[in-house]
Order: sequence, then C-alpha cells, then structure tokens
Amino acid sequence: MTTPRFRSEEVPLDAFYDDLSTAHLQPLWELHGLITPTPRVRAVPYRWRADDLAKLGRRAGELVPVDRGGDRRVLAMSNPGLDGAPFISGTLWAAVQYLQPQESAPAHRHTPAALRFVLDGHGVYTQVDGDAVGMSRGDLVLTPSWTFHEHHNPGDVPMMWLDILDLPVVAALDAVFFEPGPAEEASYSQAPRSTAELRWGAGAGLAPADTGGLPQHSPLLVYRWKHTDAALDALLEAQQTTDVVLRFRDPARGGDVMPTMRCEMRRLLPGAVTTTDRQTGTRVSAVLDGHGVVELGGTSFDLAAGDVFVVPSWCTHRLRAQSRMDVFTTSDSPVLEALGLHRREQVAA
Ligand code: 1HN
Repeated sequence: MTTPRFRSEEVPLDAFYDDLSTAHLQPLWELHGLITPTPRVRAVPYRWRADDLAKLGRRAGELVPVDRGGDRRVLAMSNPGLDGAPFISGTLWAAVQYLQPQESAPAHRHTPAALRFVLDGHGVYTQVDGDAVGMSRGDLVLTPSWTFHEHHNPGDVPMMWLDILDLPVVAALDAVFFEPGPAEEASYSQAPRSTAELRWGAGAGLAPADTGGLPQHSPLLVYRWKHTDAALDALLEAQQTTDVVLRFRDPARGGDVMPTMRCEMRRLLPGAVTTTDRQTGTRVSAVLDGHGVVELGGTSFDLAAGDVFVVPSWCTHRLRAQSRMDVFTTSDSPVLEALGLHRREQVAA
C-alpha cells in the first residue's frame, strides 16, 4: 500500500503534500474520524440461527474432510459489517466446529486462546496439554493460549460445538504464533473427569492447599453443566428475582477463566425482561435453552435454542424471555478492564 497523496488548491501546499507522501508521512489536519465522541464500530448486531448452523455444519461434515485446511472443520461467523473478514466482531472469532464419528482433529497450539461451549450433543473428547476432557451439552471447555489441543470423536454420532477465540485481538497485537503438535496419540483417557477437574473441580469453595505453579489461566479446564445448572437455580432462589447471572471463575484466584475472555451464564424466568445496557467490547451470546427476543440497537431478533448473536461494542442490549431461557455469553471484557477501557452503563429503555 502506498501512503495516500493528499491534494490542495494551494500550489506550495500541494507540493508539500506530494513530498509528504513520498516520505510516508500524513498530515493529521487532513485525517478525519480518528478520534470520535463514542466508539465507531464497524461490526453490526447480528443473529445466526441454530437451524442454519446445524444444517450447514452437517453439510460441511458430508462434503469436506476434516484434514482439509487447518485440520479443523470450522464455519466462522462473519459479521456482515466487517467486509468479509471471518470475524464475529473486530475482537472475537466465533464458529461452529463439526466432527464426524471416529474422526479426530490433530494436536496443535497457538497463542490465540479458545473456548468451546456445547450447545447440543456429547461424545467428543478435547485433550488439552494431555488432559482429556469429555464434552457434553452445556459444558464450557477451555483451551488457553499456547496449550496443545486435539479433538476426538470416538462415538457413533456427529457432534458440533461453538468455538470462541480472541484471535482478532492477538492478530491486532501482532502476536500470533502456531505450532503443530506431536504425532496423534494412539490412545487417550476416556475417564468421565479430567485431571484438572479432579484437582480443581470439587466446587463449593474447596481447592488444593498446594496449588503448584499456577498457569495464567484457570487451572480448571472444564465447567460442567450440572454444576452451572444447579448454581443458577440456587442463585434464583437466593435472590428471589427472575434474572440471574453467574460468572465462570478461576477457582484458584477468583478472576476470569482466561486473561482475554470472560464467560457468564444467565438464566431468565418466563416473562423476564432485562434492563437495557451497553458496554465497551464485544459480547457473543448463545442460547442454550428456551426462547425469547434480544433487542440490539434498533433491531430485534427472535431467539431459539442454539441461536448465536453478537453485541458489538457500545450497542444497547436487552433480553426478553418468552420461556425459561439460558444464555451463555463470552466477552473480551478482561482485555478492556486490564487497559482501563471498560465502560458499562444502563440506558433508559
Ligand atoms: C482452532 O485451532 C480451533 O483447535 C478452532 O478447534 C477454531 C479458528 C481459528 C484458528 C484456530 C480448534 C480455530 C482454530
């Protein structure tokens, strides 16, 4: 790309602009829209329907071998505002991944961190740095930055899940690294609980006295739906409200699950309507169960189980539940908080 050549009616200034361009310099007084009163966000609010994701995921499974391109059969949600970039927003990647029975996606590692959320199905094992984690509906599985990960489907049914990565953030920081893994492991544990869960998954405020050397991410690599579900019900009972939000936390330190991504699960009772809010950073949400409506900016999207939607930075957001509704959300809030850029406000409806 060449440096733009600015123009002026004034001859000396025009000659100056010519020399600036040659020297790869640009005059700020000719540049507009760099600093705006509020974020100017290219990503738009959008909802991907469960039906489309399921049908197109299945077709990918029929048409495309898993070893074509990156060893992952993944369909990236491409935000309609981003001119064809395979990103759900300027900061997050979201996709569905489909694995046929008896298929494997071999080990690799990369600096972008990933998480998997299972909207339906069971049977796949994701092995994270040698620890095999079985995946079932409602489970949240972490593959933090630079951990080796591979996926295996030893069962007899296909499985699809949601992948969310901080890839656009890591790419913007020019910090993407990738490494293929060692040859595929001939066998792996199919134990119901991973080693990470045996150490860190006791729940109820119990954690090992000897933490060992802690990684920069949660040492618990999977958050099981049966715990999340029970905790949501308990919180509803404790708060006597129709809308509760749980945060998935690092059991060793209490912080977010990974340095770049926050995960939460919301349960709304039938008829519940949330306040209208907006915050800096992207939120990607998926409906695990139930149906309702989400209002994003001036647009309303009806929601059914399995739908995925994106709330771009500073876009207003309000949920209405038409049945009991469980909504999983990942955001890049830890990044904004670390940089002092997190803002959140409630807006009069
Ligand atoms: C990746 O490694 C996976 O391992 C999924 O399952 C999606 C998207 C971009 C880059 C790497 C996976 C990915 C990815």
